[in-house]
Amino acid sequence: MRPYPRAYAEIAGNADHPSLHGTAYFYPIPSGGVLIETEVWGLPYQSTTPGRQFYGMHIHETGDCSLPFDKTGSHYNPGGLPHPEHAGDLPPLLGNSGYAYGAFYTDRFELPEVVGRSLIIHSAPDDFTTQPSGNAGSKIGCGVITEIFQRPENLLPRTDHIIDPFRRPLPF
Ligand SMILES: [Cu+2]
Repeated sequence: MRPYPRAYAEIAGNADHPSLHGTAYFYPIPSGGVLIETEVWGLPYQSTTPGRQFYGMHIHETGDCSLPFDKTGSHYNPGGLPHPEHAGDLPPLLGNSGYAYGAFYTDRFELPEVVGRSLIIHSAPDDFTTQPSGNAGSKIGCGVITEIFQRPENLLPRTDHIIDPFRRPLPF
């Protein structure tokens, strides 16, 4: 049986992206670090500019997703390092006509450090150069990273999907 995630974030869009929604699951790895799995629907895209179908994604300091996501603070950066060396700097999402799935591993933090902070999705790709936040555009999606205290039988992905190319079962 797969381990179940010990934290999740339910991602919602801002006023300009009301159909944006998704989930992120956080799996702490026993030897250190965290595996993060994200699935998002309703991302904005234009078929004529496929290069814009990357969306910067970061963990921001503050877990306050009240609109318009202006209370989330800076990237989580306990080391005081330049972008993209912040602990909260994550790989961008790759969009597929508004849908994105991603899974990756990071050893830049342990799960308890980021519980209560926010996972932010941006309107533009992260250029991994510009300070302090990679010129990633506006904050279009936000979810508070929330600890899971027991196996989440009732934690179901939302079903009002725009598309769902994988028809995936629950990830735990
Ligand atoms: Cu950000």
